Amino acid sequence: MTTPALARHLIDGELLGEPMKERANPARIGEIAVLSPSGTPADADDAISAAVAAQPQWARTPLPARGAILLKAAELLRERTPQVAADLVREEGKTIGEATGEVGRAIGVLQFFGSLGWASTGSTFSSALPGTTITTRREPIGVVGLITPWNFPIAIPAWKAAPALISGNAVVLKPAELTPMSATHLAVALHDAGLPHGVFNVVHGGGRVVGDAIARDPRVTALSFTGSTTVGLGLEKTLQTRRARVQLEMGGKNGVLVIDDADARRAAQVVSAGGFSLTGQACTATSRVYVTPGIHDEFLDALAEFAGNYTPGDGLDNASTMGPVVSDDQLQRDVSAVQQAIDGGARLLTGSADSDGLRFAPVIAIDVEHTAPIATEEIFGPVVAVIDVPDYEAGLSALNDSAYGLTAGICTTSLKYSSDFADRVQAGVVKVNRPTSGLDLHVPFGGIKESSSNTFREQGHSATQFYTWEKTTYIGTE
Ligand code: UN1
Repeated sequence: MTTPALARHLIDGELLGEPMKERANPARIGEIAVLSPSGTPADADDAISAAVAAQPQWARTPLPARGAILLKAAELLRERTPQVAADLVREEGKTIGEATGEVGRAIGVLQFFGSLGWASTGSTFSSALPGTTITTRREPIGVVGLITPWNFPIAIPAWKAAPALISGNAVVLKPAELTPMSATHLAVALHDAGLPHGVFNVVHGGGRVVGDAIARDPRVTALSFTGSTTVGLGLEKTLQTRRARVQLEMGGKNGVLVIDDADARRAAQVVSAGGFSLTGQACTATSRVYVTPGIHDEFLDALAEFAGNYTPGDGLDNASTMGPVVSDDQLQRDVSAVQQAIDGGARLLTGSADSDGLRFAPVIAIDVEHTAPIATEEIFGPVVAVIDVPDYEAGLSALNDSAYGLTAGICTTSLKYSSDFADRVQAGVVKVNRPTSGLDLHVPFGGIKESSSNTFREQGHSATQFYTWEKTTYIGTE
């Protein structure tokens, strides 16, 4: 038995709150991974007040000095990686390799946005009027709220917080209740790096209590959210009512089209990595595959073989190649989606509707109808539905016939089909011969349809647009 990690709020530079709420390790029944405080609306109010007080001075801090703090926080997280990654595994469940990769990604994000401390923040134009110069600059939007999910418990808080901070905003973060420790590590690294008190605050607790308090507060001028479509659309209403800016990254039902000219083993590797890495618990995970007849059998044989490489177990055990499902609730969703598919006439090529505790082996469902729930509804587990299609055109149109539009992929060796797919597929991110999940940290990310708010992108330089507004200045020089 390891002793539980202790998560705390960070409010105005102080670690606060009695860590009472238990989060069990999903891989070890009966072991408490973390204790965290349950925040109240009053805690959210204190954090927002601290942010409001700290933000103007932070915005006046020279940009290179702001960047240097983010770079220092990256360095501290690098030194602390073994501890941070192990705590992440204990609270979320992913494998130690995946967790170490995720901490590395948070470090990379802090480095990327830290380096923007030395980047240009605007443009200069020659005016149509004589003796006049026009400049543009981006100014911070103020105090931003961040609400983040459990599946990337340090990377997502980092990729929302870093562009907000480098742009001169103050932040109030509410991390997922299941994973309070990873966000606490991020907060402590920023604090130890010298971020002034109140510029970055974390309040743990429930979405209905702390999340709603942040969303409703008129002092919070923008809110960035990653999580379910239902919660996201509710928050959007709240924010729009008070005309605050909102950014939503929500569900996905990411499809891959595998056509005859693909390399079957390569396609199977791409689909299994997209479907089963991270226990399928990514909004970018592959969950439906459309396959044409000429490659069908060879592809499915290879896919079953690759699925066999994912052995669910304790993420801290090097023999595990897949972590457990995050919670009982999530397991119920996985199990009932698979059972419903079987009842609807699908067959399972691998896996079953059974689990060993929270260990749930990869499921490949075949003979699936294009309109079946397993092919249309987000599950968020290691479940891939295979749908047979007669040809490329039918596959593309079935893939596009979805409420979601986050990521999509094609496996092909044809330049013609890959470029046509990139043109016509309805998704914010397109992957050719690469898994639908797994994103580079320096390029824009976001979806269309019910996957995203359709406005601002996350990640890369584009991410700063959400956290700033553009000011245009005309300067008469004579
Ligand atoms: C990835 O695929 O590397 O919550 C990241 C999620 C997404 C991020 C996916 N917002 O799963």
